[in-house]
Amino acid sequence: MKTIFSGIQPSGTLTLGNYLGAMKHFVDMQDEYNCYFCIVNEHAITVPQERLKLRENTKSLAALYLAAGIDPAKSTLFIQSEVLAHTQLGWMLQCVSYIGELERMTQFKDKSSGGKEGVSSGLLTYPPLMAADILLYKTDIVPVGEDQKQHLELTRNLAQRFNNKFNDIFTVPEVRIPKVGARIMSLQEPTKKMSKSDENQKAYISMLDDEKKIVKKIKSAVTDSEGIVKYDKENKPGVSNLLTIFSICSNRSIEDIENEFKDKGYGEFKQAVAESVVSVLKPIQERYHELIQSEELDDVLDEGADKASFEAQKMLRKAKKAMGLDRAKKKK
Ligand code: ATP
Ligand code: LTN
Repeated sequence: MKTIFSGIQPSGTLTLGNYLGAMKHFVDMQDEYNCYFCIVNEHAITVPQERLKLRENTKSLAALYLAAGIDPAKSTLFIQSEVLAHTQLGWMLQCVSYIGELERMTQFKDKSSGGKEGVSSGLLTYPPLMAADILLYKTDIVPVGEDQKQHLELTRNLAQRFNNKFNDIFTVPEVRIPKVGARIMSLQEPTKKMSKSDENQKAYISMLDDEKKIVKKIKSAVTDSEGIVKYDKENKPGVSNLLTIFSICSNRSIEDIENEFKDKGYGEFKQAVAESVVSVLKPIQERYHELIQSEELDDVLDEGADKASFEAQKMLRKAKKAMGLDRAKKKK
């Protein structure tokens, strides 16, 4: 059975983009693969986080994974900081990474664009930690949204570099990006990706937004003045984004939807998009509210951390040996 690994940062409540681009696919993959799903809180602290808020977001993300359909009987769900091998291998891979290649990462460039003085160096050294997450579990496939493609390419390079330089121990993982929904766009600036850290709350739908909010946000989504429901990413990014969302949430093809709304206006179209989003998010939210109060969550996370630690430790030992970080013991 092939192994899958993916991570999500507890840096705020997940958006519809995170769900459609990543989490939804995790759920679909559970039966076919050996899956690890990680709450990457050590990645989240590369930008300032408030202690209590981070704790809350971490638990909330765990509940969302389960509410969305991650089954702990099939998948290992755990918190990154509870498996110490991640930062240990992360450091070793940092020493194999070059400053030049890390500085070329778009996420680093975007998040550090305000100047280098007040920016955490963790933002620069984020990718080797991500590579460690993935390489510890002999991961074959990493399902992520499109924005992570570059990080995955670097992970593959680091794995190959390590294998060539030290010992051939790492599986070189492949990236898996969904054909539709890999880049859900902002509702306010449809040429930018939908992001949970956007200052404008109208730009994203949170997975925990209630029906009223969802309808309101979609109704005020930026479109164009043409009034035609047609997929054209270049010239009609707003409408195309809504079509993508509608298509995934209703399991219908884009052509089918275009046909239905051929002679109808954006108002009616947006109402239908909103209804499809509500129909997907509502059951997840109901389960979420049950879970967030329960002890079940802690049990799942404890068990996940144990299982992940056991596996990760084996790979860490090999990597330390390959680099000479182990100790040659005298035979007695
Ligand atoms: P932020 O938006 O706060 O910078 P993020 O959402 O990019 O953070 P994560 O929460 O770690 O970062 O992302 C989790 C997963 O969701 C990743 O696989 C990422 O590729 C995917 N993802 C994020 N945004 C989108 C989007 N707008 N459309 C599709 N997939 C997305
Ligand atoms: N870099 C990712 C989060 C992340 C991840 C991972 C994704 C950290 N470790 C391992 C897949 C596999 C992000 O910013 N979305």
